[in-house]
Order: sequence, then structure tokens, then C-alpha cells
Amino acid sequence: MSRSLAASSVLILLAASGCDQAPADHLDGDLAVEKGLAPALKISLETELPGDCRDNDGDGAVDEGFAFKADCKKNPHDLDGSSGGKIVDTDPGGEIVPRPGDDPYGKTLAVGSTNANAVFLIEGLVTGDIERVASVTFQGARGDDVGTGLVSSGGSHWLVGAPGTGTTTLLDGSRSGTYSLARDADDAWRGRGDSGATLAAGDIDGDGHSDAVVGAPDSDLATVVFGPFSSRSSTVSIPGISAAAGMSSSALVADLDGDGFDDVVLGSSDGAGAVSVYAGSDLARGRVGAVATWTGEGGRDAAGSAVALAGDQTGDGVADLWIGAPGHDGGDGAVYLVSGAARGGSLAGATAILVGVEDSSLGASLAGGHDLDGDGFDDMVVGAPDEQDEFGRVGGVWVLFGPFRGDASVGDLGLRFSGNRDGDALGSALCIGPDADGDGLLEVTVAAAGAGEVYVIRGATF
Ligand SMILES: [Ca+2]
Ligand SMILES: [Ca+2]
Ligand SMILES: [Ca+2]
Ligand SMILES: [Ca+2]
Repeated sequence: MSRSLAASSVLILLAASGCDQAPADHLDGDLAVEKGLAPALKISLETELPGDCRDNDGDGAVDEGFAFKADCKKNPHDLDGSSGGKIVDTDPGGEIVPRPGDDPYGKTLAVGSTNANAVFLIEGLVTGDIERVASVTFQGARGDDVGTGLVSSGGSHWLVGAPGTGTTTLLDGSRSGTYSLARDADDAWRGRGDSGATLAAGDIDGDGHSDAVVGAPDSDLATVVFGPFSSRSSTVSIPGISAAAGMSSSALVADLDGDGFDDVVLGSSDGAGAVSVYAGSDLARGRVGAVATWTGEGGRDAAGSAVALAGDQTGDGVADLWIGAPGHDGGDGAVYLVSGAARGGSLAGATAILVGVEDSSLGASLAGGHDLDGDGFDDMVVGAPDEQDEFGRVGGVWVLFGPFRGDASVGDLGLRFSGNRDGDALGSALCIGPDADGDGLLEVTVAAAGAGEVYVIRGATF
């Protein structure tokens, strides 16, 4: 509104002075004048002003061609009204982590619950208590700490981490019922310390078998376990980056450069934080040197708390990455877009930077690499679990639509969903997928750890 008013006052000023040559870079943008016509009628901004939901350049379209597509609708969006399903932990207060199956367009959703010390598989769009609506339960024993490390390893198989015992277990969820990690496992692999707290999977050595990255953040270590997954699998250990402990606080496996080997991205969120990229072709030969390392801008940025695919935003054929830094700028948080082809450096040099609203911890959770609104550009979902509103520290989730470049605040541009009550911590974890209602549009699944709730926001919302 203020920018629009400023532009109007410029028009009045120019008309009164009889100018036919507009000053450059006056106020917010360059001014253009068509000669021979009354300036007061024909002056317009050459370019759109970003995110103000107005047609600044007079071409009839609002905010077009800008780096971020603005949300010109009213925020926040109604979480309960947009969600097709709401899954409730019977004993809230712990961590609750949603993950799609190996096909995000499938109907399977997995939810890890540290309270229940279990992983639940849920089919389709459902509402109710997690233990009732789950078709499959993978149940840990006391001390296993099951719930955070969780990934599909293809088909009906899942890897479930039990960082309490350093064990990662392969389980088949093809038949409904309750399975014990100890008794019903297909196989298990044991690592050091809290191994299994972070899990990601893909074919890193290109042999057709799914491999796993098993993270032990407290031990500052990640291990590639080459499939077929078993206690005797061959492994490669990736030691922590000395400048930033907490190796593997986040992990991602995907073929960034398209060479047929899935590559590994590891976040180390301690202090400033760092994210390193390892080529699958190197790891397959036992080489563990990073091909790129990005470091946080500030000493407490916690960059690498979350990492996600961004799709190819830069158009060079290499998949790009989102990096979450929830501690950035005193806890406002930020999300950085970095080129997958870059060699790393400070995140201050990122391709795009999105900052959070005050003390919101934006970037604690991230998902991307899918086109949610069907315009051909990959979109992004980011959690801000400490975001506040009039009801208290409710937490928030922002959905942002590509293409992305430049710097912006999510407060100006995103679709916002908010938690309901103080302490809900909406956005503590999230994922894109599954297509729980089967309409061909991917749902966005978001957790509110403090409330013990998981909401499935239907893709039709976007
Ligand atoms: Ca493999
Ligand atoms: Ca690769
Ligand atoms: Ca899109
Ligand atoms: Ca859907």
C-alpha cells in the first residue's frame, strides 16, 4: 500500500512541474514516460514491485514475472478447513514425523511417533487417533527411541531407526497388523551411538538395490549402508565436518547431477551449521570427499537443520537444493536456495534467500522438488514451528510457489497455515505427499509436535 501511494504522489509531482523526462530510480523503481502524451496519465513503473498484489507496470497482470509468486489472498489459510485428514497422537507432546512412501503419488503415509515409540502406516485420507487409523504398526521396545529416523526403502519395505540402540531395522509393511522391531524384522544393521536418528535412502552405487544413509548426529557421523540391506552390508563412513558438529542432523539422497548415481546431502546443524554434498559415484568407490560444502551466515544459524530438493530452478540440468537455517538472525530463521552445480561457500551467496517472521524458526523443516499448483515450476513448503500469533506460539507452515530467485520474506509471499494453540509447534516436521485422496494432486502433510497432530492438506487447496 505504501509503495502504491508513493507512486501516485510521483505522478502528481511530475504533472505539476510539466516534466516530460522522468527521473531514474526515483523512490522504489524506475519511471518511464511515453513522450507526446500527458505524463500524468501515462507514467507507470517499468517493472512490477514485488509482492504488493498490485499491477505496477500497468500491463493488466498483478506481480507477474517476479521471483516469487505473491499470495494475494487473505492469510492465514484455515488449517482445519483445508485439511482432508487429521491424525491425532493419543499421547501428544513428543516428536511426530510424517513421510510419504516410495511413490509420493501413492496413498501411503508413514508417521513416526516418539511418544508411542512406533511408526504407523496410514492408507488414504483418514481422521482419528493414530493407533486406530493405522493399518500397520512397527512397534519399538522401551529405550529404542523409535520415531524420528524413518524412510521408505522401496515397495512395501521401510527402514525404521532406533537411535536408543543404534539399530536400523528393515521391515515389510505389506500386511496389516502390528510388527515388533525385535521379532519381525527382515534384517537390521547396527551403528555407533545414536545411529538411526536420521535416515535417507536411494541407489547410491547404481546397482539397482536401495542403499541407506544412516545418521548418528550425536556421534557426528553418517554411514552409507549399501543394499541389499542387512547386518553384513558393506558400508562407507562419512565423518563430520570439523567446523560444524552434528553431522547428519538432516539427510537427503537424490541424483542431483543426473549421472545415474544417487548423491548424498548431509546437514550439520550445530553452531553456524553446514551442508555438504557427496557424489554417489565417489561414495560407490569408497571416496568420501564432499563436492560442495555450504556454511551458515551467522554463528548460530543452524544451517542444515533441514535440506530438501528444489528441482532445477537455475535451468542448468542439475537439481538445486533448499537449506533451512532456523537460527538465522536471532531465530527468525531463513531458507536458502543453492545451485546444485555450485561448489559451496557461505550461504550469503545463495541464489535466493527467504527470511522468516520474528522468532519463528523458519527452516526447521522443508520439502520441495514437486509442482504443487501445476504451473510447471517446482514449489516449496517450509515449517516455522516457533511462529507466534494472537493465540501464542502456535507454529506455522508456509507454501511458496516457484520460480524462485532474489531475496524476500515469507511474510509477504507465502500461503500461510497456522497452528491452533500455544505450543502446538505446527511445522515441526512436514513432507510433500502422499496423494491420500487419489485425485492426482499431491497433498502436503504437516505435523504439530506439541499437539501430537498430523494434518493432511489436500493438493486441491493449491
Ligand atoms: Ca545400491
Ligand atoms: Ca549423481
Ligand atoms: Ca508450481
Ligand atoms: Ca490429492
